[in-house]
Amino acid sequence: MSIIFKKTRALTDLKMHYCPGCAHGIVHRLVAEVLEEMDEDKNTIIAVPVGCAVFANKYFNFDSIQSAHGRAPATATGIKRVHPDKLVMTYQGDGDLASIGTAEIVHAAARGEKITTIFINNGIYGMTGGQMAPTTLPGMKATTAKAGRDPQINGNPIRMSEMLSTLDGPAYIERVSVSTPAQVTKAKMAIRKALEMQKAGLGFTMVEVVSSCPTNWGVTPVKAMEFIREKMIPYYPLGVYKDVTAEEGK
Ligand SMILES: Cc1ncc(C[n+]2csc(CCOP(=O)(O)OP(=O)(O)O)c2C)c(N)n1
Ligand code: SF4
Repeated sequence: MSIIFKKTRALTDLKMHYCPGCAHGIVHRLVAEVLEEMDEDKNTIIAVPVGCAVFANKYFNFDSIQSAHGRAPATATGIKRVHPDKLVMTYQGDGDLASIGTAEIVHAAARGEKITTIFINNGIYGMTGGQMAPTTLPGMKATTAKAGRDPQINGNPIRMSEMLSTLDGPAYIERVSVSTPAQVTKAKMAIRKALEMQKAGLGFTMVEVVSSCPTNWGVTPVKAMEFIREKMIPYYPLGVYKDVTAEEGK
């Protein structure tokens, strides 16, 4: 029998610890497949976060470095400046990137650091048990917003892709999702584009992935994917927010 699909070499054989229906595993596979297809997996260093993806360094079969919560863009900045020929990435949740690490991501993007950030927006703090994140939707329940997020009390969610795309440093920012097979395909294309643009030295690149946390959302994996489509994406529209190559072509 001929083999039509096999696991990418850029992932290890370890069984992932993620909950059923969690998008982290899907995104890990996409990152790994893209790096293998570019033949860059042995030339990549990824700064992994604190959060549910804290063990990503065990799953990615290439070089990685653990960063303190929110500080992956600073870590990646140092690595890229010392190793400009490497592909350097960060992988960050929304608590990590949009809360404790707001300063690091804003300034890395503003400086136009030639790194690629994969931003997992699942609307909640997953690892620590479901506290409200900067991305938690209005009305969405969290352990720290039992009646649902009230913007009058808790403030409004932050749309990071839109905010960062106002800066001059980013070369490419796209928001994708993985709640349907078509979205998964588009997400992979976006990750590939971001890494190609890093390779071309064009500036900061980020792919935001609207993701799931069925465990802390308190829903089944199937309902979590529906929630992404029905609630998350209307608030966080998918699309390209910045692409300097498209702007050049105008
Ligand atoms: C400096 C610091 N502050 C707080 C924490 C506690 N902490 C660990 S993970 C986490 C939130 C994780 O949420 P997110 O970044 O959205 O990732 P997810 O688990 O949802 O993938 C927090 C607050 C920590 N480890 N270090
Ligand atoms: S708690 Fe949420 S983000 Fe963490 S592994 Fe489970 S589903 Fe994924």
